[in-house]
Amino acid sequence: MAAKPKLHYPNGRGRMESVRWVLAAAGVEFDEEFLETKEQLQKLQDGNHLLFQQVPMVEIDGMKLVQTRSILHYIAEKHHLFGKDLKERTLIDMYVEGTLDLLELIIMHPFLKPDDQQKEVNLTLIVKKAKTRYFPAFEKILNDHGEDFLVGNKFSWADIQLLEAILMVEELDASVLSHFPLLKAFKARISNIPTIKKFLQPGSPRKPPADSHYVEVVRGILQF
Ligand code: IBG
Repeated sequence: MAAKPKLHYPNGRGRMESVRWVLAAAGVEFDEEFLETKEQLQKLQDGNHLLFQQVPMVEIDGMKLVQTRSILHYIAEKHHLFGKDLKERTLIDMYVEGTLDLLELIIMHPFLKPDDQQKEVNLTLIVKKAKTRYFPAFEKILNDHGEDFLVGNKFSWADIQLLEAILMVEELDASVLSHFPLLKAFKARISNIPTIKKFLQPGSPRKPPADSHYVEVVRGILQF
């Protein structure tokens, strides 16, 4: 039996959370080595385990993969979550890039300096962008083709990323889907897929929103 993938990252969401989501949705169990100190990161860097001296890094199938998107691509392709032809893969790619742009704003938010006047503004802006840019686009896609999944009438990586984004934005504004009935139904449907249902339950490897302790740990590791 192949070894479980091993994820190297701090014990929080950051850029690794989407990797956890896609592995979990594919029904793949994984191990995690949590980075807690700058010395641990330094050790990985000194040992030439990180191509660009950065995490996320995932040990999988005899490789040490870095670059979040490349890691996600590999897992999605391997587990048949990446469409049946070039057109489907390009749509999935586009939809994923859109959701990753939105997720990036949320991921960066806790790392703004506490005295940053922009902090509240940014939070409001994130929700506004979700409501006016990203969610209308996905609502329209679902409305136009009338299917259950975003691409090819089949569960894909795009569905996983969109659910991750919806749940993260809902943590900022619980009523954010009130004007998006199809996204509401989509959320219920995708959340009910057995592997995802399991990932959404307490005790799964899913990480909570960043708290002040996590922010402090990451600042200590990355020295910023
Ligand atoms: N393009 C790379 C990817 O997508 O994987 C970027 C990776 C990256 O920025 N890694 C950071 C790192 O290893 C950690 S994630 N830095 C060490 C270095 O020496 O460059 C940092 C991050 C967090 C939360 I945590 C939000 C945004 C970024």
